Amino acid sequence: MSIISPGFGGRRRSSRPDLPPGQYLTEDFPVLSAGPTPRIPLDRWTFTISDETGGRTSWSWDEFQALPQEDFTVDIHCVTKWSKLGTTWRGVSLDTLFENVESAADFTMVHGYGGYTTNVPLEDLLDGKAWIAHTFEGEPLHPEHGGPARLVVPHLYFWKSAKWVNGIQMLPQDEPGFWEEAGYHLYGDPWREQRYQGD
Ligand SMILES: Nc1nc2c(c(=O)[nH]1)N[C@H]1C(S)=C(S)[C@@H](COP(=O)(O)O)O[C@H]1N2
Ligand SMILES: [Mo]
Repeated sequence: MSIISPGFGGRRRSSRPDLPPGQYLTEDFPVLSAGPTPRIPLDRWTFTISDETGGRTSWSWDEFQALPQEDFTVDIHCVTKWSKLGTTWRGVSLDTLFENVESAADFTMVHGYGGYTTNVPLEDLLDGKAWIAHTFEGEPLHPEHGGPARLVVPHLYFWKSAKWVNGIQMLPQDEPGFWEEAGYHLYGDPWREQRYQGD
């Protein structure tokens, strides 16, 4: 019998450098939703950035599609410990969406159809770190995975990647969203294993 267990003496190191601590690889794409899947007709879809003074910038689906589109390949890490490497997406960079937004606020609350919320600091959405994606592996994003469009912010745990996204609200101070209110970490860096408050 071995007296050495993988978790003994600290956090488990994963065997590969592209896998954050405590994560395992999956080829599947598990569905994790806190409620029913909202169905949003494209002619009623809107995405709105609202600033702390009440200013709003909105895009219809057609306006959103007319923005510069980017293909990107990223690794995603769910707090329930699955990771999926090399996923390919198409969508609009948050840098593009924030181009004409003026705000002094450093924090955001991301909102989805259905009422989901999650907080992300503004700097984690900019400089090529986040997208609103509508296509996954070359196909329109399936409703269960957040279609018509979801946030993808791959350097944070995947609960930050709000499905059915419909807006981003600028906040002068950080505030907890849905899972953060329930005890998950306010920031959620998988490389520092920030799963729960206090991690
Ligand atoms: N609107 C919304 N977005 C959400 C969720 C949700 O319940 N509602 N779950 C989050 C969680 S916990 C994870 S792990 C991922 C799961 O995305 P998937 O179902 O496409 O795998 O979506 C995140 N975004
Ligand atoms: Mo998750």
